[in-house]
Amino acid sequence: MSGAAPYDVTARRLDFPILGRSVHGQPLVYLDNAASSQHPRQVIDAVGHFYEHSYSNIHRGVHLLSQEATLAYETGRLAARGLLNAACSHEVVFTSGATASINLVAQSYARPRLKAGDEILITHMEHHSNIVPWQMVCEQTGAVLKVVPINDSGELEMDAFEQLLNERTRLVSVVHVSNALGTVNPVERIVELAHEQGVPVLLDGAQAVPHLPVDVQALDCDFYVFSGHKIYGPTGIGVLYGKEALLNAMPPYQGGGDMILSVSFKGTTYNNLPYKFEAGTPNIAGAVGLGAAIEYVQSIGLDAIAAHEHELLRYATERLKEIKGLRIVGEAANKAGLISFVLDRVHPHDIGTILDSQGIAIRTGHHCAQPVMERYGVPATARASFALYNTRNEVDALVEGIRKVIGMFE
Ligand code: C6P
Repeated sequence: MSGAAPYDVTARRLDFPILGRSVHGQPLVYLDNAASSQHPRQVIDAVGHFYEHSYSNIHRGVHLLSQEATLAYETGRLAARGLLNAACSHEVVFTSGATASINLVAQSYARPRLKAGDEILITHMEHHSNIVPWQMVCEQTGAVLKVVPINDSGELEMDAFEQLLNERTRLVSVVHVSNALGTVNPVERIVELAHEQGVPVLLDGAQAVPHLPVDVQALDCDFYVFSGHKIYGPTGIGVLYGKEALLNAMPPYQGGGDMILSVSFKGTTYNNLPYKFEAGTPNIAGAVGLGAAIEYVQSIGLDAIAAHEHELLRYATERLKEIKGLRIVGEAANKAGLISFVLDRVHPHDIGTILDSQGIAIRTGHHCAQPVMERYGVPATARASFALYNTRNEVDALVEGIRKVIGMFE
């Protein structure tokens, strides 16, 4: 006999204390993982232990607690390096999340390089975090934002991508996995095409790293961003990965403590990577929690998690399609574990509220992706998004719940 042990979702669920609670008298069915996933005991304990035993400020003190805290913080960075397979840990910058990481690149990489008429290329399926920072930098520099269209299934139109990529393009910034459609984009091909034109690529991996293995060296992307709270870690911590040469060539984004080597009124010299981009006291416990979350995910294996979630996606898609009047928004051939849908005659907010009364948490709204809503002609969608602890029974509960919603509007 060979092969990995079967995936034990029951054991995994026991790692997450919150899954044992009830909501409105019903067992919690948590299907809002794309917004924020829950925390395993391993993460809660790691953060608690840090506060109880080693908490102090980092990189500053000669005392033992400061040294322990520094080690714990830097251990989180090593974990993030391992998760992404970055070439070295100083290519991993801690930020407050994916949004902050993209803003950092927009202001520190793009802004000094852009001039009027230059182009930034994004896609129609970006989260607002990968739209607005580029609109801001375009306003500041006179550069122009170009947008790759998407087809009816929710896939990028790659012919249009190739046409829009031209000698004026200065940066391509694309979501790895769409939070509104679930589409897994062909990022290897995107990087290859952009690099043929000498254009660097940023990948927004907020919805990718919790669900599939990511290797930034194999992808050869120039920047990669993600948030801790979608990969079972704390809020307020995230990562900007950047190739060393690019990060070294970028000026600091913010000034303050820790990002300097020396300061005088004659002039200041900046610290080395990654500290040059980590001004001020960072989210130390957040980095500790993120490190523990990454260790937890890796102990299960991202391939195993991806396979489990993919099976849930397949099953949920099949079951939801049985429901008359339900339309799935986003049916790309390559999808991660989330399903956006709308119901005839029922507003998504009503779907969300009625499901909540049954203990089922989904997200409704535009998912900070208003251009996607506009593209498919809907004001909002209901979205169920899966994590490593979700089960087929929970999918059944969702289907039952939706049938009840429909029944109330008949
Ligand atoms: N999407 C969702 O429910 P922050 O807020 O910085 O942690 O992540 C921003 C972000 C960036 N890119 C993608 C693809 C995302 O999905 C998100 C966050 C959440 O879909 C909250 S709107």
